[in-house]
Formats: sequence, structure tokens, C-alpha cells
Amino acid sequence: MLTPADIERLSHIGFCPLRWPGLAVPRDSFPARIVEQHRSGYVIHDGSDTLDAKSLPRLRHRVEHASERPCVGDWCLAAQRHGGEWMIEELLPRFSTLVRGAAGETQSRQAIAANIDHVLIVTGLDRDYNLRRIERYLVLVSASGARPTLVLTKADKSEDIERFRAEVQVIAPGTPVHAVNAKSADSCAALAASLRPGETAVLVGSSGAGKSTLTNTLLGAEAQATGAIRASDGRGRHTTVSRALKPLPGGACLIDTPGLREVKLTGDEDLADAGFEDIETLTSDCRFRDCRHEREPGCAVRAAVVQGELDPARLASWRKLGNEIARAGENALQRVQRRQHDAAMAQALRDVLKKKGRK
Ligand SMILES: Nc1nc2c(ncn2[C@@H]2O[C@H](COP(=O)(O)OP(=O)(O)O)[C@@H](O)[C@H]2O)c(=O)[nH]1
Ligand SMILES: [Mg+2]
Ligand SMILES: [Zn+2]
Repeated sequence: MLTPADIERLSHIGFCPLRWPGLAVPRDSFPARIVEQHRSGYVIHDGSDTLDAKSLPRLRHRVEHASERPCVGDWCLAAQRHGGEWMIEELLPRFSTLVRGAAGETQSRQAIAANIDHVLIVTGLDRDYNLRRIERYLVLVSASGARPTLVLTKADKSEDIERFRAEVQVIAPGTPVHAVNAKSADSCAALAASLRPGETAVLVGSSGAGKSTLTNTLLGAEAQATGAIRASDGRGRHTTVSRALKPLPGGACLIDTPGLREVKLTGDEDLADAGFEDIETLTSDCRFRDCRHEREPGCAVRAAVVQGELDPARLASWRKLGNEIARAGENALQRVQRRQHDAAMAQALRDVLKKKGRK
């Protein structure tokens, strides 16, 4: 059992006992959070210290999807092995996970962060600004179990902030929007206040959008290498850290990530939950229930485009993302069926061999 002192210590890195009521911690092991992920292993945090750790092979290999492997933000039970090495032996069930389709042609899934309350979608108000990409991130976040927040950085360099704000409100109704100078603590105060003690947020967005700058400002320290620093010191140690969880002074935790070159959907997303309520609502007004919004008469979606109420680019985005979800979902299903088929074949073979052995 965890003592009140354990819980108090672990709360610094976002532990909430209500998430895992009656958690049984075996003797000699302790709860910890994965705060960094490297090629060769992990760094875990026990509330007071960080430790280098490995994970049991079972946790990496005997999983349905790669996204179930230990990742930053995961809570685990760890123990010290005879050789002195720290080992991740169990993962606690996740209450949320941000997952994307792995880059490339594979149908694999990759977890970006686990046990997060917020996903901060970071977009620079410069050439990075792209409504279609924000929509894509919102769709990805919709399946995570975490809440999205839009962070528009480089507001200090833009003269058109109100226009940008209005545009993102259209594609993300009800989603909080913060336009900030990521280098200024004052400018980020409202964003910082929205991350409550005990909560965990993860930053996502293109490389150069200002995620590490924002991390440093929220931390009040130069903890994460930013673009500017990286340029001057070449390949510093920090640049090898792909993802890192940091406790913030206000009591929340923040996970910085490298820019995702590809934001691939997994097939588990639902456009109706992803800020596309406007189009989803229109579809219910189409004359035909199976309207594809192409040439059908009485199509409310096309009518909205004609009347200038719906941006045709947004409609195209909705179609594209919808098709991608359907395709990814179909691929995932086939993968599961193939596995089930393989498992059934293996069992049949074992049965035959067993019968032969008996003869
Ligand atoms: N003026 C200004 N520059 C910013 C802002 N946010 C980031 N930058 C600059 O943009 C560059 C990339 O920032 P960085 O935090 O490394 O981006 P990351 O790849 O998302 O982590 C750096 O030179 C930052 O100083 C901002 O809000 N205003
Ligand atoms: Mg960075
Ligand atoms: Zn229609």
C-alpha cells in the first residue's frame, strides 16, 4: 500500500491515487513515472529522483500494438534487480494516450504520450500556420481521451492575431485558444494557469513552432534545448532526448516532443468528436441519408458551400480525413484478423502434432 507520504511525493509528477484505487504495490517495487524515452532505455521519476531504467521484454513485445509499449507519461511499477539495474516491471492502466499512425507505410501505431489531460497543439503565426494541419491534430486528439488546447505562438511577430483567432475558432468551436509570445512569461500566464496542479499536458506541433521555447518559459528555466541553442552548440546532449516530461512550478507536468513530420491517423478517430460538428450537423439535413455530398439533390453540405457558410477547403479536409480514418480502420481490422488466423493455424498445427505424438 502507498503511504500518504508516498502519495504526496508522487503528486509532484502528476500522480492521482483516485485513478488507480486500491493499487497494490508488491514489496521491493515502487510506482514511478516514465519521464524520458531513449533508444537504449528509459528515465523514470519516483517523485524525488530520476533513475535510468530498462523495461521487461514482455512489456515491449507481447503487445497487440506498438502503442502499448511503455512511453513517456506512463505510470509503472519498477524494482531494482540484483545487478543494481532498475527495471520497469508493470505498466499501470492508462487513462489517456495520444496515438498516431507510425510514419511510413506500416500500419503500426505509436504512442506519443500517456496519461495526459491536455494536448497543446502548437502552431506558429508565421509560415507554420495551417488550418488543415490543425484540423488533423484535432482529429488525432479526439481519440486520445485528453482535451485539446490551441496555442498560437509568435503572436509578437504577427499583426493579424484577431483574424487568426477567428479562423481557428471556426474549425475548433469551443476549444480554448491562446495566442502567445512563447518567449514571454507574462504572455503565457493565462496558458500556464489553465494547466492545473496534478494535470499533465503534452505539446505537439511542427518543428520550429516554439514547443521547447514554451516549455522553457513555463518551466522558468532553460531546461529543453530550443532551436536557437541547438544552432549554436551543435548536437548537445538535450537534442538526443526525444520526449521529456517536466514538473512545472505551478504543479502541472509538461511533455515536450520533437516535431512530428507526419501526423497519421490510426482509424480509431471520430470526426463528429473532432471539431467537425458543423459539417456533421449539416449532413443530417441532406435529403438522402446516405448522401455523399457530391451530386445528390437536396444536399445541405453543398448548399452551405454555395451560400458561403462552409469553406470548401474545410469540406475537402473533412472528406480526406474521413477517408483516411476509414482506410486505417480497415487496415487495423485486417491486421487483427490476420493475427487471429495465424493464431488459429498455429493451434491447429499444435493439435495435429500432439495427436501424432500420442500415436
Ligand atoms: N518571436 C518569437 N520567437 C519564437 C516564439 N516561439 C518560438 N520562437 C523561436 O522559434 C525558434 C524555434 O523554437 P523551438 O522552441 O526550438 O521550436 P520547437 O521545434 O517547436 O521546439 C526559436 O528560435 C525560438 O526562439 C515566439 O512566440 N515568438
Ligand atoms: Mg523542440
Ligand atoms: Zn449531402
